[in-house]
Amino acid sequence: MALVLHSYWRSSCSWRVRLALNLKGLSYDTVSVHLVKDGGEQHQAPHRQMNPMRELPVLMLNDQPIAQSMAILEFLEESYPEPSLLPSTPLDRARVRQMAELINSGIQPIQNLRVMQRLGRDYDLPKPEQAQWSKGWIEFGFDALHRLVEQHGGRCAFGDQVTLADLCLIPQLYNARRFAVDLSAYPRLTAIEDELSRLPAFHAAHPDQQPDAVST
Ligand SMILES: N[C@@H](CCC(=O)N[C@@H](CS)C(=O)NCC(=O)O)C(=O)O
Repeated sequence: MALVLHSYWRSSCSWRVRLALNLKGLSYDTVSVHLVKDGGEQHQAPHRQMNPMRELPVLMLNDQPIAQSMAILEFLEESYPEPSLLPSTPLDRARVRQMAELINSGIQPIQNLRVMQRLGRDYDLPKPEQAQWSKGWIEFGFDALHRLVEQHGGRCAFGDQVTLADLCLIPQLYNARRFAVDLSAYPRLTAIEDELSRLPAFHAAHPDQQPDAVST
């Protein structure tokens, strides 16, 4: 099956999918969709045809688009079960999904680009306050996640196995730095990042390694 990932180097949700593809040893091509240039290529007709939500990532399977990173991750897990990114028991799988969803639905959507843009455009919120907004929601979510990782984590967010929870956590830590979150408050989360960033699959998925990366 030919896999093509429509992605942007700094898109945290695309990063989750890059990680899964790399960990499962799947080769894929990348199409860059610039989220900012010309008002954002995600709003243009070709992209909207693939994903009416005007978001990244989109994974093309031959000519079939799949959007929503969690749906893509579950598809990859079911289609390519090894190495598994979920633990073996239903309770443990629920715990991993709880952590992943805490980020996927509890943090990322509130600090997404279009939310920030709308706060500025429709509510006149200046850029520093927009950043404060995002920082506050990341901290709110990370406070909860850190407690869960203290209870259930090991070298990874859940035990010692790399799971969907780590695939959501690592990109969210990058976003946290962009919004000046004080990560010293979350030592268990940064310890996981230190551990996992040594793995080649994680190195290759980092924004700086992407073909459309821009040096900042
Ligand atoms: N729930 C979606 C969220 C996707 C999403 O928000 N993607 C961001 C990049 S990480 C995006 O494309 N934003 C475009 C915009 O805000 O205009 C998913 O998990 O795929």
